[in-house]
Amino acid sequence: MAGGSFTLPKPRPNGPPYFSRNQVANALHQVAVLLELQGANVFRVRSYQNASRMLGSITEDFGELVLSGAIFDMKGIGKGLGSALTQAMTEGQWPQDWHDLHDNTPPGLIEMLGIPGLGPKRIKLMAEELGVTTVAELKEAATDNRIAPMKGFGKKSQQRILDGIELLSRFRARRRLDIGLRYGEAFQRKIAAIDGVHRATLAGSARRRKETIGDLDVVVSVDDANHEAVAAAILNLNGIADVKGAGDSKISLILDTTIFDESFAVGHIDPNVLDAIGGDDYEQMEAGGTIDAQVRLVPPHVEPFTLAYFTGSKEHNIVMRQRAIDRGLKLNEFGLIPEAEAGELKGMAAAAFSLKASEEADIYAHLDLAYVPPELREDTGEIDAAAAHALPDLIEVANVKGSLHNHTTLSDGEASLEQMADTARKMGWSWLGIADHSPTLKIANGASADDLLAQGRTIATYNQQWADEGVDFRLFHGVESDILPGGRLDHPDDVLAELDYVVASVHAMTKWRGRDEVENTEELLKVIDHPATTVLGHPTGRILQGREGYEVDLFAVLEHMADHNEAGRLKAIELNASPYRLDLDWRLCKHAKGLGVPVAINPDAHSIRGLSDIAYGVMAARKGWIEPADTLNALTGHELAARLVA
Ligand code: DGT
Ligand code: CA
Ligand code: CA
Ligand code: ZN
Repeated sequence: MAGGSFTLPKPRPNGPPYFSRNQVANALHQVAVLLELQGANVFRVRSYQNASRMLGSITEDFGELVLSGAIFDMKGIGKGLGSALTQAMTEGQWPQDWHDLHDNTPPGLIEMLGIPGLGPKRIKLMAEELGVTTVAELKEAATDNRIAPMKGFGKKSQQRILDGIELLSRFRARRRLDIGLRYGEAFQRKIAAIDGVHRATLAGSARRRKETIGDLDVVVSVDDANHEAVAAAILNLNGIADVKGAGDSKISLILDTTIFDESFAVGHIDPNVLDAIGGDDYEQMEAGGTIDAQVRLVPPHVEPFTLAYFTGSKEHNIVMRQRAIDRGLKLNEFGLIPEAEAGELKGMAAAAFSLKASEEADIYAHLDLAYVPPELREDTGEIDAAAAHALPDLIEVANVKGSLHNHTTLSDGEASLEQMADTARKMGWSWLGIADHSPTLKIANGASADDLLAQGRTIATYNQQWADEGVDFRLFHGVESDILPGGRLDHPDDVLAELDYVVASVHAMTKWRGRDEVENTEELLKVIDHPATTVLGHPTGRILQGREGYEVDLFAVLEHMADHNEAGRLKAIELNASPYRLDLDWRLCKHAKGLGVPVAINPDAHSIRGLSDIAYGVMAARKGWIEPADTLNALTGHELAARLVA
């Protein structure tokens, strides 16, 4: 289906043609849905639906089809619709009755369309029979059990509607980092390409690499002479569903998936994860998603201050501002201004007296601080560390030489052992760990002991070959063992003894989430004590925007792991790099680091592409103050082999 929020697409500035094929397909889809909501004749509804679907699948240049008049010869495009589309494409205006349809439909009903699995027919029925016109009223009707008795609905549909409302509200509030960055980077690139823009930078929580993003903040540096033209060009970019406000220096927008030059797809998702974030409805919800964005336009000499301010966090800014006050300076989004000189002046006028900064680093230097990387700006000790010039030397993707938790076709991976190894080598890694699922996890095609051991022999053969050829690459052979009742591992000890390492993970989430912290923690401590256990996989089982993890005292777990490490037994905590997880949470990384518990940044890849999730793991690790030496990933194959034997 065509992506986008439920408003008629805005024309492109440089038409004709004023709309893309996708935008037209989207507009037709909206008309069909609105007609159905209003109870229009089914044939009329269907003609718009068919036209929308047809446009979505043509391969010809749609602009050409319309401008040449060939559109009138297409099946399913009548005279009326053909003229309407021609007019839209050549003049940039949708037919007035399409606008009227939007205006005459209660916004609450349109909002209900965002509830997964709920179509216009059922919305119309519920509006008529229950009198509901808003999502809140619909929720109340479901909670009061007024939907289930309706013909064709029942208890199950009622529950699904309630779940869908819950999902929708979660989605509206915040988006995962990977999704936020996808919108944010696409938007930033489009703005940076506008004539007259010196620099456009994604600020806010996206720049700080928070695991979820509320809204996007972009800071744009532009000379006063170009200010108006650039602001106008931003408002005309593709992908803007709506403009919430456009002031002198601040523009507030809603972006939708038409911002992506290619059609929006989420790609493969582990079924277990998919289930937690909305199942089959998830992709549709993402494709119809939106995100708010705020753009600030400032002249170049002010930009570093604006960027620092809107990068935040608010807590970091407050400490910075206090530090400035202690030095007789006033820090805000316009400058770093000596109190005595600016007097009563405010904003840009006061900024004329500001100390100079051409980069953010200059602002920190004025305050006797080392430059603080954006990920660390959360007021968790970074200012003291910057004052003492003792900030961590954060890990980078380039430091990563390998990762331990990855799957192949032996369990539920999409790629073979050979394909995974090949991709890891192409990424510049010098080692890769293979840890397929264990037998108990039947839904993930957990491998039997025999198959696992056979995989080990294949790996040994490859390793020998590479060694003989002088290739600096090797595979490590492990397993992702389910944690069984009583904190046991899923293979007998003699099988485990054949492996290089074990990633122990909880998958029986329903059971673990149904228990209290004490019991869960005890089982984890037991499984950590097993001599074969090397890594604790996705330590809480949380799925971002999906489900909470099970209750567990991770401080106790980390302290227990620290004892083992002190005694020379390697016990590492996983930072699962999947953007759906980012588990261990970055807030606890610093604690692991302090205790000397190594962090294993693991993409948990189920495909070749999955390996590149390492980038999100590195973002979260950086946010958690992690340096290369705090991880297993920065070790050479040789060093890791030595650690795994000890
Ligand atoms: P989000 O959007 O909820 O994921 O988180 P942020 O951090 O992007 O927050 P947002 O968009 O409300 O504001 C962007 C930055 O602007 C924020 O990180 C710090 C700065 N800022 C906003 N409001 C205030 C404020 O009241 N005081 C201070 N000191 N800074 C603020
Ligand atoms: Ca924000
Ligand atoms: Ca904001
Ligand atoms: Zn896994």
